[in-house]
Amino acid sequence: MSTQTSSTQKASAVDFQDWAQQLQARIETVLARTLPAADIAPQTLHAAMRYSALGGGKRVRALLCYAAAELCNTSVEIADAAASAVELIHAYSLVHDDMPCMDDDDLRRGKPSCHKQYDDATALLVGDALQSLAFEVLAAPHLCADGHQQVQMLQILAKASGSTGMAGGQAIDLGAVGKPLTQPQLEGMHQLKTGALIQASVLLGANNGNTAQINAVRAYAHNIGLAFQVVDDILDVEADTSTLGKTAGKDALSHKPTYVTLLGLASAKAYAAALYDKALAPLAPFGEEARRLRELASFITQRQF
Ligand code: GRG
Repeated sequence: MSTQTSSTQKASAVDFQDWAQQLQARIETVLARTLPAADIAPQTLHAAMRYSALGGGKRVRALLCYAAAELCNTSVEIADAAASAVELIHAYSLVHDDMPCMDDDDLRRGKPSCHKQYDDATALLVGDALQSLAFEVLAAPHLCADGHQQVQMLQILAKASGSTGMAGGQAIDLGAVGKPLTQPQLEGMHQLKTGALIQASVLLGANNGNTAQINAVRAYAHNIGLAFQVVDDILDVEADTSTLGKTAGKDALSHKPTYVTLLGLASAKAYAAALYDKALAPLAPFGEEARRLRELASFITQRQF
């Protein structure tokens, strides 16, 4: 992303924490502007959409999108649209995932999950509407000068969210409860359930990239997406509910196969570290312009929540 804008600063002058905080505030503003106001009918649905998409979350997917945009000098307009689209899809997935028919969780981002705060029917509609809004944002007229490029962005997001992406991964996950999975099976499931949207976040941000940059970020995203999930499994065992803002220990309670149950805690940690190294390797040809992607890889693998 071109960083010479009023709201962002030259990469080298800002440390990672400040950079992340600036962009977390930025995506919050963009989403607040994008989501329908709570006083527009149907008010309850709009209020519940805002409740679910605003004011929480690490915004990892948006940050990955902005970091890839920085590497590829993607325009700030495209980066904002892509970052908000992936966060809207992510918010929809969390709302649906928390419902009684799926993971049945009462707590999300430190507050009652959408169906607890509202009701099941509202939560279902919130997820549906957030998903549609994500595509509406990416389909904005004249977002890209090249219409073909914009259609490609829509396709990237559609594939990442659909039955051969996140929704498919969720279906495999639900079917795997109580069953032992091999590591390749577990990996395949997570590549779809969590990895596909993480990869889409990076690829959408890399919209303006050349072939070398796009190939590099694709390989980066593959490994960092898996690392994200391995760390998630570790945190489910090691962190507490108030730190996570969601119910800790849920995987074991639900008899879900995880990297910790498959490999053990120590080997799962070693695996996350190995995936961090693998994520960084394809960025080696790049300099300062890939700094934020490197820092995000570190953030994702070191995170405590
Ligand atoms: C319902 C179609 C459908 C899909 C749900 C992604 C997903 C599939 C469910 C989320 C359940 C879950 C806890 C998965 C583990 C990894 C994950 C996506 C964690 C939550 O993402 P974070 O940590 O959340 O980025 P924040 O709140 O920080 O945005």
